[in-house]
Amino acid sequence: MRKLYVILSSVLLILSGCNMRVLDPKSQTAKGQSFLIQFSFALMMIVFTTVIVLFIWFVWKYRQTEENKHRIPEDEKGNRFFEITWTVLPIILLAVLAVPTIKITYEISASSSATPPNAVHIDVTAQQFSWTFEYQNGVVQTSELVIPKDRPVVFHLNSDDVIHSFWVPKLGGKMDVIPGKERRLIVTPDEIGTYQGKCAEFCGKEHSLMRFETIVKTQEDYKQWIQKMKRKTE
Ligand SMILES: [Cu+2]
Repeated sequence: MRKLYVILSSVLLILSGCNMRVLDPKSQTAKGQSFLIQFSFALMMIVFTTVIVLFIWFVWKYRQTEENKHRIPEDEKGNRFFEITWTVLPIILLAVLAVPTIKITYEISASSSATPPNAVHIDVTAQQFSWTFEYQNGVVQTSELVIPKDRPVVFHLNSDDVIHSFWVPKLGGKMDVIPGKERRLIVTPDEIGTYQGKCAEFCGKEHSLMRFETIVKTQEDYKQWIQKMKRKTE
């Protein structure tokens, strides 16, 4: 038992160095996803608290005492009010949860018709065991992704081999990258900085090496960077 405790606490210590937090959003997409996590957690807590309070209350109320020790309660044949309540309440809760979930999910997986006109498009190709990022002007980068702040970025996700998953926790994702089928993820970063990204779907023995850095620059810096990279390739 002590051994287990030591192992678990050292794992926690190591993980605290992790910089891949979902609840520290730096883009519109990640904010939406983070909201969904917190919103569904809050709903769950309402249900959990209600159940626990009722449970404790009933255990207390119907405990055995000297007076009721030999009394057998009357058999209940049903209660329309309670039956309707516990059928309708979950339906309402699920409906409340469904509205923002569907809205946000559709917003971040941009279909071709709903792509914003000023968006930056980047072709992302996953392969065992690296990432390739191709920009509209032909610039190709591996292991480093550079994107502008306050502009929608549409990632066109493709895989060369097996299923991978594109994930930059602070910016959004994770979205499965499937061979033979392009998927899209739209992200609008709203803070400059460097964010870690990784493959989030086990894809082979070097899966853990499928990491990349995402650098969010100001629009001006991004423009200069993409022009500089273009000149390098010519
Ligand atoms: Cu992978």
